[in-house]
Amino acid sequence: MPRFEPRGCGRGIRSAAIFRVVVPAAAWVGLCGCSPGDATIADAPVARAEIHSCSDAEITGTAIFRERPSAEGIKLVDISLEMSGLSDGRHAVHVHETAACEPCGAAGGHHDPGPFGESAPDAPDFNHPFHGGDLLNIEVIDGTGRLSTTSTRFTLSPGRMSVFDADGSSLIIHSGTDTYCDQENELEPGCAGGARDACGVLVRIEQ
Ligand SMILES: [Cu+2]
Repeated sequence: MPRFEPRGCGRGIRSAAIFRVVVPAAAWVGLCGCSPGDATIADAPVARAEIHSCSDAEITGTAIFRERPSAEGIKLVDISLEMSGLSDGRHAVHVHETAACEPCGAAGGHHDPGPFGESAPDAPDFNHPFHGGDLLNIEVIDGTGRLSTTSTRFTLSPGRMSVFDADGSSLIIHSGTDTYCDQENELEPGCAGGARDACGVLVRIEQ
């Protein structure tokens, strides 16, 4: 399976939405986080995660995170994720709060520096689905999945929303689907994706 690289831009994808949705494979080549007319991204922070299985299953993947400013200077992070080996269907994808994947539980809860700011490993807190690290599901067909989305909920550059806080962050791919369950009291077990299938530590790429 071809890997996508953090450098170089083909066609741009312009979107004002907070999140973008799953894209067909044919459009994948253009998803490098560049938008015609956007401010220059030559110095934009970029991060990468090499994603590995949480078990003996042969699951691998790569994620590229690229921060760019919107036209009015708001920090957007374009996320491109490519996975192989997951079961077919939709899998929850979240940024988790610690740069550790050995074991996958070491990644902690969902990255969430916002006003609620409480996460517990393996137990989505009541701020779900509003954690900073909550992303869209990745859809896997015939063992392959690709996701392109954009978030305004966290940054790569320094600041209180940054994934590169004191202990870093990881990307977790779950066994099940995140239904974006939103219950005031206790979440239905597994509704945020359940067990962890794969994990990758986010590493800043120097350009
Ligand atoms: Cu998660």
